[in-house]
Amino acid sequence: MHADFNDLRRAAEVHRQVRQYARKTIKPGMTMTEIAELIENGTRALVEEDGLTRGIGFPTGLSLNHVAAHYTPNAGDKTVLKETDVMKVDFGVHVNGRIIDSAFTMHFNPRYDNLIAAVQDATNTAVKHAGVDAILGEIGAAVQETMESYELELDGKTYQVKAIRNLSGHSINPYQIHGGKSVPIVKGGDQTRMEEGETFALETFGSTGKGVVHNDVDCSHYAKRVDARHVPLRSAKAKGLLNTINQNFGTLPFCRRYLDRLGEEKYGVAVCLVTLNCLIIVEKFSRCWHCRGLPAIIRRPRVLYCAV
Ligand SMILES: [Co+2]
Repeated sequence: MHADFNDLRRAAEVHRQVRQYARKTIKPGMTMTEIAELIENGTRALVEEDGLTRGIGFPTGLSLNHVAAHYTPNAGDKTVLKETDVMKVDFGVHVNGRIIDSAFTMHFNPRYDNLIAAVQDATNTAVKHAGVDAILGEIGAAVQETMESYELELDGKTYQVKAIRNLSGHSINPYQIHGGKSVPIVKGGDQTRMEEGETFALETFGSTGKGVVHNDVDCSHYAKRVDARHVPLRSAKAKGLLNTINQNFGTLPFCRRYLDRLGEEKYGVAVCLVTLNCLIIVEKFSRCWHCRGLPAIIRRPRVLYCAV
């Protein structure tokens, strides 16, 4: 238990320093790839990356505007950050598999200030209500009430800020980013409790749209399933890729860029990932998007450790 605390503390300190550097350094005009690499190289250096012992916790999410979560650039992505964008920067650090999952939102236009305030207040509310024995459904209800007490005026139109009902926080297990429990951000009556020794990412998402997201066909995040069975693979390429995944990520999430760095052959990889996904060895995390054209979505998770 004490070792866990020290691992989480070390990962959290790296996260804090990288976050501070990112906030100072990221500017409109940079590409998504430059931003992701700035964060990932900073993390690798500060945590003293070492195989599966210490490193990146999951691919850097750089979700823009109506995209809520799970977007990271693949090779060749030319997207450039604009002055008018709202960008959710979501990155992870792990030490001995203990993952810090935390995010912040960047915006350069004060017209979104109230949306940020709503989500910060909602996240603080979640932190206040969380702890050993806290009922997950009650946290969700409190988050929703706080979030939806805010309004945002854009171009003469007033929007009530809505909590996105199909996104949530989650428990975290060693080397497993989604540990099995969800922390809702709307009311709904889930009576499950937080328990001693568990770790949670409290994530809240506020939106000016309808408060629901859809999965995209686009996908850049993958992870080997914790419950993957041993399946004999006929394709030598798929076998090779699975070896690379086992050695470098275990069950930690990864993205295509991380495979590119390791020198995995570009075109074979896409097909192999489909194969591994079909065999229920690797799972995909699709990009979650919101009603196109509508203004921003913000997230601001924090990690909470249910202390004894
Ligand atoms: Co998370």
